[in-house]
Amino acid sequence: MKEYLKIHPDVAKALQEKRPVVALESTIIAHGMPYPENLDMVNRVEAIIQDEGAVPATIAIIDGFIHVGLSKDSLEMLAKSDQIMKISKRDIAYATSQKKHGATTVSATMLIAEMVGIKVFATGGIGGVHRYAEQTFDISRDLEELASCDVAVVSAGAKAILDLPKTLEYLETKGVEVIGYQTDRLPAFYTRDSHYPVDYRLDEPLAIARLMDAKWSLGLKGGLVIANPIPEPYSIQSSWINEKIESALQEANALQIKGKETTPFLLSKVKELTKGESLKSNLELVYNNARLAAQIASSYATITQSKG
Ligand code: PSU
Ligand code: MN
Repeated sequence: MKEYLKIHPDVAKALQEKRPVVALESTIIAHGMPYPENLDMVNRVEAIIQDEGAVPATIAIIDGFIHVGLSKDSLEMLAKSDQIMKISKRDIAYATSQKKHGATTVSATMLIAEMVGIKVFATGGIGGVHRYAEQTFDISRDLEELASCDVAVVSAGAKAILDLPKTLEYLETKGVEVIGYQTDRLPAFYTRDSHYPVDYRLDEPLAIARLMDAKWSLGLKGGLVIANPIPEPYSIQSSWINEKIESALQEANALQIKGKETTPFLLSKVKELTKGESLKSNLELVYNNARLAAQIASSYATITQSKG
């Protein structure tokens, strides 16, 4: 495995010393946001995590190597280039063996985090069951990796480009807890409330870390969804954003956008239709998630250190 992996020395040291580390995905950089906002975003996210006393580990494939913790040059390349593969599980072996550059989705990032022992991961929104999945079969690989990797994923829920009730059903089938942070209901990415209940509400990072410790100490394999609502000032009015999402979905359908292109297409279309409002909110919710993830990682590190 080592021949394909390059762990940044700061990350390796923190893992060895059982200090808090937060994994970050790179699809959000290469395919989720435009340049230069994407580069500002990742720099700020890494700074937030450091300010909270944790070590950021952004994950991507560079020249066929799986990097855990990226240099400034690599981050810039991912942010600027349009030659970056979108990497889910089925793409990892191809990209590494063919020496490609690739940005990892939630699913691939979880897999790699688990390989190196990172337990907490911050992102914007998870993938899920797409709307009309009964016709397209389009269900994100993210849900399978949530089912099997021991990693807690902090997100602002799943956005309404997806079918939220079906996504929740799928997570239930797979035994993945959906934990609302200071909320009883699943946030819907750009908006604080989807009206669908979460499984459990926990109000403190330490309580979430205790649940993670209980789950994995009991050998209950798999991840958790930590759903963290977007801060109120940046929340977008739901009827307005849902109208834009509906138009984006119709356009995707008319253009026959399929497979891995769907999510990036919808994100950029929604940004265009909202004249950039959605991107502003997207940035703020990612910062909010990074902060909570670092706090959870710190609490979890305290628990594992106390166990020796
Ligand atoms: N949701 C966002 N922004 C993103 C993604 C999801 O708000 O950039 C990305 C994540 O990397 C997620 C991926 O893992 O899209 C899901 O893609 P798909 O639906 O093709 O599985
Ligand atoms: Mn898909």
